Amino acid sequence: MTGHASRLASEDVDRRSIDTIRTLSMDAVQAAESGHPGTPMALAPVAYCLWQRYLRFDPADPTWPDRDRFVLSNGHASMLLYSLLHLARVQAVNPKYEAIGKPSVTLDDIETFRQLASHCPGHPEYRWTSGVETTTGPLGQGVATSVGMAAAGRWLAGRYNKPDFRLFGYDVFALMGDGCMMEGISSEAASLAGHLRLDNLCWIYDNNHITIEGSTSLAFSDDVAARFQSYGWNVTRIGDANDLELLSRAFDVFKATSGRPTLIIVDTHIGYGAPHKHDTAAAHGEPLGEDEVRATKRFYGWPEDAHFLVPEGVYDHFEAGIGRRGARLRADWFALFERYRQAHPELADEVYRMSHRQLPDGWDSGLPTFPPDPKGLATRESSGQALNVLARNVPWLLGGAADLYPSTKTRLTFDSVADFEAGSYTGRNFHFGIREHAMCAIANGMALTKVRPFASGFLIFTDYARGAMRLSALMEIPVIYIWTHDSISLGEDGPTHQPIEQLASLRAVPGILVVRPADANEVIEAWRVIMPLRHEPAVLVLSRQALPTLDRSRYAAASGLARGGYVLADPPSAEPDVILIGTGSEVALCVAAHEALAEDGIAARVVSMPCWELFEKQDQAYRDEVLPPRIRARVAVEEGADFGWARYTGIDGAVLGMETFGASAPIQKVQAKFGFEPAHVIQAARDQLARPQ
Ligand SMILES: Cc1ncc(C[n+]2csc(CCOP(=O)(O)OP(=O)(O)O)c2C)c(N)n1
Ligand SMILES: [Mg+2]
Repeated sequence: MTGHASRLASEDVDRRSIDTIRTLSMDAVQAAESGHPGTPMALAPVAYCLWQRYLRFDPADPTWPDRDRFVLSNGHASMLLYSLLHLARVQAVNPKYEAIGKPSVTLDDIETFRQLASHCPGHPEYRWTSGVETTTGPLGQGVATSVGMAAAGRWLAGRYNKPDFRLFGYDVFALMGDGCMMEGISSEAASLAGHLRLDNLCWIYDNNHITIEGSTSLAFSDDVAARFQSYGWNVTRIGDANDLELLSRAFDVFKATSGRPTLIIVDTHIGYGAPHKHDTAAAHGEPLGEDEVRATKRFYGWPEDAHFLVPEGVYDHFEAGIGRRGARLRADWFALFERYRQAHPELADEVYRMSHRQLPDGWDSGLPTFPPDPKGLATRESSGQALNVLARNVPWLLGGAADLYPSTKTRLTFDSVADFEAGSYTGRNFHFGIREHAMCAIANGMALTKVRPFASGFLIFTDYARGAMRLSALMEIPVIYIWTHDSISLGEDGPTHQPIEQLASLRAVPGILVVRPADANEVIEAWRVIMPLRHEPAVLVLSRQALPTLDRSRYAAASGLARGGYVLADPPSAEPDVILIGTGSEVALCVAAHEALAEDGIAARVVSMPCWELFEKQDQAYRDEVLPPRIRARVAVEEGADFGWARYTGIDGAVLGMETFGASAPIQKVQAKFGFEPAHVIQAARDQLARPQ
């Protein structure tokens, strides 16, 4: 073949591959009678260029640690990703990250897009479809998560790369649309990424001027380039999304840029090639329609009646591009890792354990036990102590706060632990700035990279972070959330800072462990439960104020926390007549009431219930032992919304909770105003006993 002819042939196969992505996407949405065809059609060349020419990704092993990450932040364009996963023949892995000899996405999955059991759900779901690096769909989450992946990449390089061993050097690419660009979380995340100078991060902005309601001019007039330049990003622009050479040049610019993340603004046409829907919002979120599909295929020069067609040569072409390059890079990496294992056995062991979500031996050694102390200490204090012990033992436990570590006590203070800073990435103390939502998405990105992140702030501000926290649960990744100032008892800061409904709403999220320990020793036990988690995020809910350290020789051991709820105190001889259930700071209140009731001859049991989710996992026999069904006189006490407590008190039981917002006043006044005093608990117990059982 002459040079000219071979260039034409290669252009031909590029074009055929791109149009395969487009037509698979159109056909899948049409068959499902729902979905988003227009954006995959427009972005096909962009994603194709990146995957085929640049991405360091081995389809045969989609989890090798130093792979480049690709995030589809505009998750509604999921068919774009599924088409790529299919055409590149990405292999499926099981939860142990082992290849199971099946493709991640089959043609059958694509034909059953959005149907039950298809590996092509409506939006990309981590864990369900191998090769999907993070769940996306809630706009802005993907790009924010990508910042965590990039930060973790820099940290991994900082700790594990040694002379002659560049173990970590991956890049992170995220595709985003106008929606991601408008969401606040992307501004938070971009601002931090620019500050941290994460030059391994590249966002690609699908600048199509279209969202659901129509033109972006309805609601958006940012100068995006200026905005990102002000964040400290390198910004480049591509006027034609179909020009692979221009795209390549932009990726080369990204690769050559140091000290700044890169934003590539790509001007695109949603529904590219569809005669009536090109550049219209109608191409966004509904099937094109059979006629339009045919007309579009005609425009592409595609057989009009073919469905789900993968023309000859397309699989081979991907194999020869991303496939061969990825296989070589992966093989090189594992060879390097073998040599690294010889040269740096301890660090290699860390990398292995971390990437398999295992803990080092002795991870819990040195955790303190706290002696009884009526004055006690705040659970945020004891947690800070535990965190520092654990972080010494687990080198990849890292994180920080949204500008609140002096309050949340989450700073790592031992040895020479440094800050994670621009240009100095070995530190383990992160400063997320006042950006709760991005902080939690970044923590997700870190967890997806297999380091163990913690993120902290005030419990009230989970309202600012919930979108990302929900995704930790949906993705089943073990992010550790540390939320302090957990109730009205934070006092003078008043109702703007006093959480009410936050506990109940976090408990309502499937798959998050919400743990509100009663004293310092329960805090330690909480950490013992949390650290080995591999597939669940956990929320530690901690007090600002000192809580008495209970005398465990008198009351049951704090290790009962592992079962979620346990009998802390029982009447000396008699069977209990009434059960007092408390969490966190209200457990001591229940204990005080229990003692006072005992003096009056009333047999009360105290149940400490730090974690509903763990309690629900216990068998019925245990739960009945703790909350015997025959004892109907029950009082639950918690300085939060009473929502949900009837599950444990029954409809006739009493719930001493919050039905209003709190108030700004010193702690005792606030507690008195809302009835969180022994006398009120005692009266509630008496009322329970007085009612007909
Ligand atoms: C947080 C969030 N809010 C709203 C939506 C609903 N939604 C899905 S796509 C979309 C429009 C997105 O526009 P754009 O990102 O420009 O996508 P395009 O149509 O250009 O692909 C909206 C509002 C969502 N998925 N996530
Ligand atoms: Mg758009």
